[in-house]
Formats: sequence, structure tokens, C-alpha cells
Amino acid sequence: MKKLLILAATLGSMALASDMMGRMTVMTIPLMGMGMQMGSAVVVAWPSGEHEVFVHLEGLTPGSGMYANHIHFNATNDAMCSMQNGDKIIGLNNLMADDRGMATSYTKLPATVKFTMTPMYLNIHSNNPDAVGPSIICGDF
Ligand SMILES: [Cu+2]
Repeated sequence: MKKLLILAATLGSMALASDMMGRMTVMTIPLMGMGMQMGSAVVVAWPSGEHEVFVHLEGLTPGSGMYANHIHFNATNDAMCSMQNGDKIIGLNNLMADDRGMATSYTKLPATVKFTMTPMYLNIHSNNPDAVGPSIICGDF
């Protein structure tokens, strides 16, 4: 994770596909919560069309269980965290809060999952009382 964050800072790429030279690109997305929660996501786009998504959160209630985690977008290309208007989703693996209130997930998405619709946002949902409740942490990209 730390290596990827350093790599993302070095490349400074904002593209979500491999670049014109056919190399992988990396994007880092800050994630902000309503309260003490914060985190970051790293999206790696491979020339093969595959994507890898790493999500790390801090400030969750320790041991508070599993959190649903999605990339949201919409058909009108105006999806934003503040609007919560991304009615289409790319599912990511759930996050599990540990005893320090931290959680990490890794998801590898096949090339069949297209990242052509932008803007998008990465949303972590409340898990209480519903398994997939309102957004509690979000980042636009
Ligand atoms: Cu969602």
C-alpha cells in the first residue's frame, strides 16, 4: 500500500486507463468522512484493461463489522459525492473494521468492467442498521 501511494505521487496521473505509451497508470483518491473517518483509495489501471482498487480507512468504530464499498457513476456523467447521484455501481470487496477502527480492501476488476464513465465517486456505506446504508465516507474522481 505504501509503495503504491509513493508510486501514485511520483506518476501524478489523473487518467483511469493505461497511458498512450501503454503503461499502467495510478490514481490516488482522498476519502473524507462525516466525522473522524478518513482514508484513501488507489486505482491502478493496467494496459490489459484490468483495474486494481485498494481502499484504506481509519476512524471507524473499532470492531464495527463489514462496510459495503462501491464506485458510483451515472448515465448523465455528473456523479458527485455531495449529490450521491451515482445510480450505477461497480462493486468492490467489503471493508472489515479491525480493533483499531481501520479497514483495508483490495479488488481486482476484469477488463470487462469499463471505466469510461467519469466523473465517479468511491462510496463507503453505513452498516447500521442496514447492511448498505447511507454514505459515510466518499471521494470524487
Ligand atoms: Cu454504494
